[in-house]
Amino acid sequence: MHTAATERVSKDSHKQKKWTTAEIQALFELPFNDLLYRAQQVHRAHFDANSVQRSTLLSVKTGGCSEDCGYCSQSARNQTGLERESLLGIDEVVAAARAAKEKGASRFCMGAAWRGPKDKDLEQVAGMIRAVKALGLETCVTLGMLKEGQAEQLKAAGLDYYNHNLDTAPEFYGSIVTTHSQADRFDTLHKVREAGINVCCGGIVGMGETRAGRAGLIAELANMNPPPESVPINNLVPVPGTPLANAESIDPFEFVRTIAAARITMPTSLVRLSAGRQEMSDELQALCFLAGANSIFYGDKLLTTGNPEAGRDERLFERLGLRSA
Ligand code: SAM
Ligand code: DTB
Ligand code: SF4
Repeated sequence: MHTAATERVSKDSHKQKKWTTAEIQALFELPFNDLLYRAQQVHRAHFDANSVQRSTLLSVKTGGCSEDCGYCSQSARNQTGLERESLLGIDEVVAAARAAKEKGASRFCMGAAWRGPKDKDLEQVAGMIRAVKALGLETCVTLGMLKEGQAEQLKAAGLDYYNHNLDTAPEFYGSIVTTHSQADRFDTLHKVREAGINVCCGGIVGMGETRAGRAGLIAELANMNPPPESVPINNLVPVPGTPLANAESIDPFEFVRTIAAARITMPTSLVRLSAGRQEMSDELQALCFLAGANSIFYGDKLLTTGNPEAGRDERLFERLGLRSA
């Protein structure tokens, strides 16, 4: 029988759960084994637990960025000694994408160190997207903040994902970046969603935030409606010359807990074990996969810093019986 009450319950059950920071902090505070057990249960209910998706990154425009993000090697304000490079030509991009596909990546992500793209830049990036897509790869770009109409142009070029991270808890954002606000980031994310492009959005841990800060970041991501399809969780790579060069590194188990919290609160998203993997042991990475990470950046380089060589990842997949998704 269908009463008004059952009707209400069934409608509510389709509603997305809203997570409070306190609820997510309570997840972080579970005994480690209990947390991992819960994360595995959620993971197995939605994914093949032994499949890991691989994305390859390419920096298509490097350094000289006007923004002052405290972690970033590419900010013009940080004296990191990074060599600037203007926008790459399409042939170079296609060659890198082809090589990534041959090595087993399913998605190719192109990053540019811009506050946001100029219209002329966007046309060139649109050409890159078309060419990479034609190789049979999923496409992703991360170009900074978008203006009205730019997301639609990217969609028309065949873009599958746009990466734009919230990076840290709202109350901590202004201590890391001052040249734009987290509200600006939300504005771009909204434009991406409206244009019908999948959202890739995550953050960085290990920047001196508290556990409540990590829980707050995960809450913001999980409460996006819908949540991002891909959620990169980066462990800060401390870059000499940046304000965060000497940040104290996070306890590795706390990093695993962050992955587990992302998995539990965003059950159908790909959770990507992102920057910082080069410094991680195989055992720590295995714990991240157990906690529900099911995607990695694959290839010798992230944007400007190192990543495990493909051969090391191949061996790790083999040792753990992981398949490429
Ligand atoms: N300029 C664009 C933007 O800020 O969105 C795209 C490129 S930016 C380098 C992409 C993301 O890389 C940042 O949002 C941040 O999450 C991550 N990132 C940058 N430097 C990092 C570092 N040293 N350690 C970990 N993650 C980092
Ligand atoms: C994301 O969340 N991590 C990637 C990608 N999105 C663009 C970038 C990591 C950058 C790490 C530092 C560097 O190589 O410059
Ligand atoms: Fe520029 Fe992006 Fe680096 Fe910030 S994170 S300095 S916006 S490239």
